[in-house]
Amino acid sequence: MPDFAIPPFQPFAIELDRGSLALAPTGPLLTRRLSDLEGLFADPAACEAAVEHDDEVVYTVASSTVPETAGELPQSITRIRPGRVSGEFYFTKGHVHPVAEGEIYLGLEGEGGLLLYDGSQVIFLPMAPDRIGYIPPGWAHRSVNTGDSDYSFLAVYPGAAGHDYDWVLEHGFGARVFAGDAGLELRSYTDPGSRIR
Ligand code: M6P
Ligand code: ZN
Repeated sequence: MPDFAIPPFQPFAIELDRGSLALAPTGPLLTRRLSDLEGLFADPAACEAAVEHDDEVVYTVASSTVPETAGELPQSITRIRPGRVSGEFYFTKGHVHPVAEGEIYLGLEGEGGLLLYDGSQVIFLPMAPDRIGYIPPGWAHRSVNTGDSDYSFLAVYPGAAGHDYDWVLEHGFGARVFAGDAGLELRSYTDPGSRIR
């Protein structure tokens, strides 16, 4: 038997309801509205107006009961609603792991993407049901709903990885994802008028 530093969590199974995408048993539920994302969209005035209007829910994160502690491997299901602020698709706040650890995402429903930024290079991975996106250690990651229905994915990450949101406020994400006339457009983070691809 391995010499566990802490008593091991009891093995158990989690049911994923493919219709509702609910986990059973279920842990904490986090809800983020437009007001939680103020200052992150390219058009802050449009975001502020939308907050005044109805402060829509942008995404929810439903976690399993596995704790975010060292050695554990927690999971969560993020559901991002469809929507845009001045053409910029709804997204998650985005974070980097203060403890350099990787993470995997499995697409469950809808159309989305994974924006990855290491401080200089920006990568956009299109995501769809049954696609696994791999986030290597050290890359900031943000999820974007690029469709017109909910985009949901399962995330699995090391419990001690943590969430650093300040890094993103300081360094940005390298790119933003917009709905263009001929489909999806990646634009410069700091100069959203200029298209990257
Ligand atoms: C995924 C995981 C979570 C994260 C969530 C929302 O489910 O990466 O750890 O909290 O997405 O992303 P954010 O924390 O950036 O709002
Ligand atoms: Zn993460």
